[in-house]
Amino acid sequence: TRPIPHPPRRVPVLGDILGMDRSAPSQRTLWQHRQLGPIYQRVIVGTKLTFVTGSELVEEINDEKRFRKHVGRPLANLRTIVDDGLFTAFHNEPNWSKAHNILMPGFTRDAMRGYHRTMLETTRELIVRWDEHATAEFVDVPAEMSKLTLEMIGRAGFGYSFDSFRSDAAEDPFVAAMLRALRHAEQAAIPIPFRGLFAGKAERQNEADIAYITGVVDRVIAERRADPDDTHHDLLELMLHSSDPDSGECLDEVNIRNQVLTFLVAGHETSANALAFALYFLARNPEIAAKARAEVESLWPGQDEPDVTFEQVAKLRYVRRVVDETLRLWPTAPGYFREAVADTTIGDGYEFKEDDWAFVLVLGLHRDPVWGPDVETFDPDRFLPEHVRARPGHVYKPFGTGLRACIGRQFALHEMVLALALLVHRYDFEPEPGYELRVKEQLTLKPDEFRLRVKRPVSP
Ligand code: MNH
Repeated sequence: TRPIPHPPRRVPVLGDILGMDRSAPSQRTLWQHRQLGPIYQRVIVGTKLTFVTGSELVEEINDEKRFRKHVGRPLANLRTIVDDGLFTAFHNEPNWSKAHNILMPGFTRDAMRGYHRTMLETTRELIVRWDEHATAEFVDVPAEMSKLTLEMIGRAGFGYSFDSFRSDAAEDPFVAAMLRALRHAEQAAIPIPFRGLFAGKAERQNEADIAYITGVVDRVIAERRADPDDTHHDLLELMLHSSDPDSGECLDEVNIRNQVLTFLVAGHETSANALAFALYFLARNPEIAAKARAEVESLWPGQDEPDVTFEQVAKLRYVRRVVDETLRLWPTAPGYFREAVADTTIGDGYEFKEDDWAFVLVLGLHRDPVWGPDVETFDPDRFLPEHVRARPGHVYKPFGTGLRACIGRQFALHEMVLALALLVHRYDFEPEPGYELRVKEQLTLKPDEFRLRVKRPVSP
């Protein structure tokens, strides 16, 4: 075996505390990999934090016989909100496989066909809003995309609208409470015993927020249960009326609530931020935007409000490549945790004891030398079929890996390609003069303070 590289300045007792950046941990880790290579470790007061970006090491870690999902600190913090929901369930929690089996039919191609109309209509509502506002003034793109994707998952998944596009829009209280609770969970450090007794203002607010959002979700569930002629075909319907073929069991009330919250949390910010990054790249690269527009124009020439069919979305090959390349450069979920199933070594002798974990920094994996010399260049053609075939599969993992990979991947791809296509079809993008990309980290990555103004393109 051989030691895992570590940062040069190791302090007695405390260890590798120098050079941490709490506000941008993933970008800091990316930078440290450039100094220290494809694997490195920080030891902080005896706790080992191991980071991996190298494609060969990642291939080993993705082997499910040797490594399994690890609920790392950022995920564990979310458990106060979503507990044993799919995303934060421990590898051996029984509700995981139950919920996974019950919900999988909600993410098939046929299921996407069922969500398509809703996604289309929701994007049209955004367009009505942008025709009015975004043509006149610069709009906050991540915030706008967040409204869009939250509406899409709310309506398509649970038949619930947050009324995000109301023009008088004071922020929906549910959305406000959920976002506050998320930010609180991210900041929560080590759990404090008897925290309630010493609860500060932030803690009390957080408890109120969680009580409020769970109350709303419980009401949505109860209303659906009480609905005598339920004709919905959505995630909620599956959870209320189907059982796990393996165990024969249904999900219990509390777990259904955890799953609804999980989908709202896991299913909106990642897609929203990816759309925001994609719009950033389109605004920055007019030649690429022109190619995307040529593709959408060939499908819907001169149509003011194209009636996009489900099948057409799969034909948008270039728009899809824009999305793929966006998620290469800025995978909005910057990585995933895995832990060793048993004592093992990876590479030429890096040791993992049972339960030792590593964070696969996908942000770094997507900049591995296999991607070529110009990894920072935004180039959708990297995803032309011949180039994809020439690369090993495990070097592109924006949706994670294996059994615990993103269940919402098809949902995300459909909503992103559809929304992006409609937006390039309708608008030219004008970025704010002088904007330099800054990437903000809050669980997910997002283009900070990225604003756009749009205009209707002049017909050729
Ligand atoms: Mn999603 C898991 C990325 C959109 C619901 N998602 C994951 C993981 C990654 C991920 C990475 C694996 C995490 C891990 O191994 O610990 N997800 C994304 C990205 C997008 C995304 C980059 C959009 C872009 N995710 C969505 C959408 C939904 C969703 C949309 C819901 C509709 N994701 C989930 C759920 C899980 C997950 C649920 C947990 C799956 C499981 O462990 O069974």
